[in-house]
Amino acid sequence: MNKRFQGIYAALVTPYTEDGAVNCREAKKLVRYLLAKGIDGFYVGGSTGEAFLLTQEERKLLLEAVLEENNGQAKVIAHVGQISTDLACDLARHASKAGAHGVSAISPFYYKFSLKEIEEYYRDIMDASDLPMFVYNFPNLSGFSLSPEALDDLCRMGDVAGVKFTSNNFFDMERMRRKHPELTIWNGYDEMLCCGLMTGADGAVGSTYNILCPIAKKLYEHMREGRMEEARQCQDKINRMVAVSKRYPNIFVVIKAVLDRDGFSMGGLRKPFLGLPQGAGADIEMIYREFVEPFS
Ligand code: MN9
Repeated sequence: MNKRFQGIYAALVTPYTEDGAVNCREAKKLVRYLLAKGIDGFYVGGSTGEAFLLTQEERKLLLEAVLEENNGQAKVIAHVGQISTDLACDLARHASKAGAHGVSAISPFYYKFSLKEIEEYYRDIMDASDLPMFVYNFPNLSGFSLSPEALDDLCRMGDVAGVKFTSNNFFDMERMRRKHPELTIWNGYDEMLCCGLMTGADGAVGSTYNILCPIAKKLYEHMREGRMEEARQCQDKINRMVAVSKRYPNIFVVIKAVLDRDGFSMGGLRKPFLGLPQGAGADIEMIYREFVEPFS
């Protein structure tokens, strides 16, 4: 099936200026950098983009900057998830006016919302804009696990175009795949990209593709053409990078430091996230030299 949305999408990191404001100039530079490396799309303002540490206004400005620089070249999906339905709908309306290709939303979080409340939240967002919706399933962070049955409900409620599936429950992914061949399923854990593609995912959205896009693109092509061993070699590279990043409080800080090494000025993470600890330089240098520089 030839799908409108497929391939490798970067879950963009959000750069900051020295004063801590969102740095749209640097975000545009990252868009150019990734387009030159063959990225298929951008996922803007998601978990990797520190969505919930940004204001509503900042999320809008960042999306506009990405859309402007992308200028129709790759697909742009706006993450509009929020704890409040009204705020998510406001972002969805903005994404539509600004010209994004789709919206995606994590389920509402913190309170233990009921399934009915969560489904209504998605219905309201889908009603608020004319864009296709990619349901963002990330049980580990959101506390809500999208079941195949809940996905069926959502498909009846509005224009669901797919699922961003950040879970290692490949049984559920396979059930969703089988039932909804027309949907785009994105694999969410980069370290499980081979597994996701094997299970029928159409592509991936992930944080490491900010720096490892060429390796992930190769993996994707190997898998499509049935070269399993070559695909696994690429997976090993991605996983070596992920394994190193597990020594640090989170992977975004590592990704941003590697981008800094490659000539960006990412401005660290927003508090309460901590910066890189002292002595991380050797790991950053290793990641850059082994997994970024040879593929530039
Ligand atoms: O959904 C990403 N998750 C987060 C995607 O950003 C929290 C992944 O790309 C992971 O960062 C990556 C490392 O575990 O797989």
